[in-house]
Amino acid sequence: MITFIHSSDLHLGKAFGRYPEDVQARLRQARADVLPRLAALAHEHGASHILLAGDTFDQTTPAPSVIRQALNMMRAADHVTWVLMPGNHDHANATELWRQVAQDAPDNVSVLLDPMPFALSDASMLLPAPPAERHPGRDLTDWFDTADTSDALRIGLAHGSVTTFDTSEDGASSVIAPDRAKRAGLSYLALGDWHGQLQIGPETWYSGAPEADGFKHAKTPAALLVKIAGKTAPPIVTSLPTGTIHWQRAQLDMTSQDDCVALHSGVLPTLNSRALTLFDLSVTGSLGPLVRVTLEQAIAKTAPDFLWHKADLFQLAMVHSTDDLDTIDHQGALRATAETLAAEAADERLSPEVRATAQAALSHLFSFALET
Ligand SMILES: [Mn+2]
Repeated sequence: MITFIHSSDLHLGKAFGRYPEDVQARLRQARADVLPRLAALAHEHGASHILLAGDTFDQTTPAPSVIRQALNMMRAADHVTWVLMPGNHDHANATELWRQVAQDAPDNVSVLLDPMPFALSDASMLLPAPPAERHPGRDLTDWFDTADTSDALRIGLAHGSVTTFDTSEDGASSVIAPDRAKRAGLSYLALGDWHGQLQIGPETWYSGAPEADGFKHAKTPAALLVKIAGKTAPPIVTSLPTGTIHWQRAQLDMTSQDDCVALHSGVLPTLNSRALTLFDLSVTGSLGPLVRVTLEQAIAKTAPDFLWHKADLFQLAMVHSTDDLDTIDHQGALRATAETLAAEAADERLSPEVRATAQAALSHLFSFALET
């Protein structure tokens, strides 16, 4: 009866301000590229509509190029109808944003700024619940229960968190009734706000964001293909992977007995995927200084493979012996310095910062000693 793609939280134009500029640009590009990818999936699977359940834009005032280029990409995908509803980042009272969208939108884009039934097809009606502010604080899907749609199949579209558990992406209070689909006789309820894909009930889903925007959600980002055969048929929902950028956290817990280079290799993603991976490594445990330097060198060697790379060795303690210090020198000024640093690094009366600084300086000494 109807086949559509459900996505949300594209956050077009998101700044990613805590990353270097080249990484920011790549992450923004990946989000923009989601639109043609969704269009291709719609074409491949015979979907007539793409429903975007809010937060298409990251801000209430995106750059004009962000809006225009998104609409141009939707225009190019004219085999499908795009249905845009505001979210909390791009709520319906962002008048300048939605004025510009209305002015430039092609015929195959429908923008739903009001809670009114919208005909998707002859036999299916969409009930939207567009937020008019960042945190509406009430359940905007209430009106679905009594909406008059004659004998059409009913599909809901909403943005926000459900009350069964805390699914709010940015800490807002939870408001959407988890059993709204049942109460309002919906064949499907398409939700946005939560950036991971999540099923809430037999016919209620969060699609999640089609590209990840952080390390929080571990699953591969995906859109949902929804097929509904008739008013009484359950929806057939298929997850279609859409993410291209990988956000990967890894943790290594080391002891001096471990082959630290092999353990490090073991947590690395495949070489081919690293250019599209943000890799956040943290190392804990304790190592002798020579092994530590070997590990640091192995880490430094792989770092340039990645789109973005961070290695946190702050929690990695140093264990050392006199033999280790012999690598630096058997006597003289360097040896004396090394002994002082080793003592400071191990001195629990000192602050963690002072100990870490001593440890880092000692690592440098070992690095120089191993190089010469
Ligand atoms: Mn969002």
